[in-house]
Amino acid sequence: MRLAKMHVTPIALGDPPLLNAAGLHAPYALRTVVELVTEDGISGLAEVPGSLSVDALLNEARSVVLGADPLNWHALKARLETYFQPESSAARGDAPWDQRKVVQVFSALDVACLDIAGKAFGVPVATLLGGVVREKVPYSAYLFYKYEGAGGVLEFGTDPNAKGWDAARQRPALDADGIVDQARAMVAEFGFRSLKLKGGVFEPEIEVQSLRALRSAFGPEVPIRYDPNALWTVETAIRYGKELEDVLEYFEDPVRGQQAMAEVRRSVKLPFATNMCTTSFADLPGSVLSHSEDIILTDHHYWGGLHSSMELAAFCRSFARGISMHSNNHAGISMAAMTHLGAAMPNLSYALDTHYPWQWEEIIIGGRLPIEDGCVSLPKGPGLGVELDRPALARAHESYLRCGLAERDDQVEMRKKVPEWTFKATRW
Ligand code: GKR
Ligand code: MG
Repeated sequence: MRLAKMHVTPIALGDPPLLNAAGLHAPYALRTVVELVTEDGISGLAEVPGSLSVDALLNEARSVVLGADPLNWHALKARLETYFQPESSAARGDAPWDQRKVVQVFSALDVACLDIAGKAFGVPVATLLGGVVREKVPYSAYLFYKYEGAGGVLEFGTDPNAKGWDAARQRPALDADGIVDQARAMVAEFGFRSLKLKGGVFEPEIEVQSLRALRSAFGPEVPIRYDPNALWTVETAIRYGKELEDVLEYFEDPVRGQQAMAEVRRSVKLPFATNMCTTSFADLPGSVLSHSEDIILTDHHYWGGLHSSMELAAFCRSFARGISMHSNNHAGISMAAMTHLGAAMPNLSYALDTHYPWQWEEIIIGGRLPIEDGCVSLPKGPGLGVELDRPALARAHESYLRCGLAERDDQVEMRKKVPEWTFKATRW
């Protein structure tokens, strides 16, 4: 079997004005859809975070990809490793999301090849990753402080006819009451059984109040995780971490770097999770030596694909670390890939993160993948089990061309609201 075509399509999906440590989400979240097609017409899909520079690398990779055997990922990966310079783990950068690019190229090609292999053998991708351990994969409600507005064509306006979660997705949430209201609407719609609050937006006292309000509203049976995206000093993290010992399921990236994480971890009786200090295979020896975290949040887009995420899961098992999953905004192809991974990881220890409820547009046939009782069921059918809705893809590509965004830059968006706002790697 040989790969004959590779299509790279940047798209933009409406995204509300969500706040985080790096600023504010733009009215559109960018994604790039990759489609590989074999000589005999089998198509394989993948989706990665959208960025003009990643698209350029994907287009560059075409010369290595065409003619390769999609059933031999090791061989294609070796060719890609020879072609691209390795990226240092420091290239991840300080932003909440990973800045590395080559890992995303590897991820897109790995996922699309697995989709093809699944279709060729008539089995789900999860089977190719070792077998289906669970048919229903649990996700967590991902709560954000936000300004009023829906994003997309409505920008910062709202749709007065919206009901239920659609209406809540547009409402502002700038304090504890707003966050509890958002959590109630998200849980009512999707049945999530655990909550995550994205922090690093307001002073620690204010965010701790929101966490306490969530605990009072939902009770101790609903686990809560919290992520200030490494904006805190060690002293702040120890002080507030101790206050949160009876509130959190886990504390995600309160501080920056493995040494600082390890220091806080020694003083606070909570499990610690990361998608910021241990984010590549080169970081694993440091993780073992310093014991910087208890849980590693894989993300197949940044760990180089689904095979690599399974390798990480094996590491986590060997070194008694928990494993769960990080998320950025994404559409249904990534949701399917994340769900296959979640279905195949034997040692999955926590519900996965997903931004999926924040989007409403979709590019796969049948529309949005349902989240019921907080879980996504493994899509039916071989491969990823999803197919491209080509007219919807064309519309999302038109939105991309129209919106004029080329790279995610939350500081630029934030300055439209608060002109003097500046990102700080450590703020409190
Ligand atoms: O989309 O605002 C966001 C998140 O802050 C995201 O960029 C992070 O990468 O969800 C992420 C995280 O867990 O750090
Ligand atoms: Mg995080």
